[in-house]
Amino acid sequence: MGGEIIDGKKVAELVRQSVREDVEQWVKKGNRAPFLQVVLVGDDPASVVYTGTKTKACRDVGIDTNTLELQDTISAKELKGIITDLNNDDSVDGILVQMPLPSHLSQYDVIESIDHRKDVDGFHPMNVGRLSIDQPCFRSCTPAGVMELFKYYSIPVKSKHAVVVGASNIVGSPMAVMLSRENSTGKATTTICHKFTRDLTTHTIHADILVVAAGQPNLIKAEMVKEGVVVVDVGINRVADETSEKGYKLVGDVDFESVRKKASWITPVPGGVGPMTVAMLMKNTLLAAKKSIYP
Ligand code: BQF
Repeated sequence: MGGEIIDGKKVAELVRQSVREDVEQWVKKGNRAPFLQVVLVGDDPASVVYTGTKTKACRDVGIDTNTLELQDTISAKELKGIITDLNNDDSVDGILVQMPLPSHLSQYDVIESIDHRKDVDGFHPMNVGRLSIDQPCFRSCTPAGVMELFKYYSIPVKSKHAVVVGASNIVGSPMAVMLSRENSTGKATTTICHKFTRDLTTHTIHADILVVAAGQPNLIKAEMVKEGVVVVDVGINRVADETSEKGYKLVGDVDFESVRKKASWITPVPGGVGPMTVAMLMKNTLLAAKKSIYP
């Protein structure tokens, strides 16, 4: 026995196929192709990889894109000036500032300077606020991708006990909001655990759905979950691996092999939630170009 694998790579390709068809239609009607402006500050190796993955995905679905590479010494004022220009540029549909930012820049201030109508990451307080009252908004790509996986695999959410481990602004917090509040896809009873949660197992053991976004390899072990749980592993951790040519491999936050034995469904790392994050970004960029959310 053992849990079935949730194939994020496959579902992401289906989402991308649907975006590809919609972009084609949109352009056929006489519109220009959607345009995503990526902004990369500094040269953090993981960020370079992520922006590369995203621009490749754009080209794959017919979205135009460009990456502005800025020095990590840029001032907050300069960066905000650049974002203001992008806000005012009608040829730019979506703006993505790759996270994390160098420590001298306030993530919050930079995000707030982005026009919420172009905020395809869904990080702007306007989008976060609207999400929390179940109003149309740009939804953070990773949790939106998780909800899409539940939908694709017909995994019921309504009335289930969902436990989210990790309370970041980008994943854990919007994930808990979607699971608990969204009308058609959510309505789970939701517990959110974080650094200060006293006894994690007390909570995880009751989960019908367990979403883990803590950034800690092997945080979740088999004895912490109940039989039949649906496990979604959002963790992306680089650990040393001499057998790989890069010298590292990606692992999640869940002890996959042992937890799988008790799970009904489980996402792998890589090939689980990660590809969905990128696919949902494509979806959001199309929505931005069509002005579907903020007409
Ligand atoms: C896969 C991210 C932490 C901090 C900043 C596919 C991605 C990852 C994995 C990807 C992530 C994680 C992104 C896989 C974007 C997800 O096959 O498993 C795609 O590109 N991600 C990011 O932009 O910033 C991060 C994680």
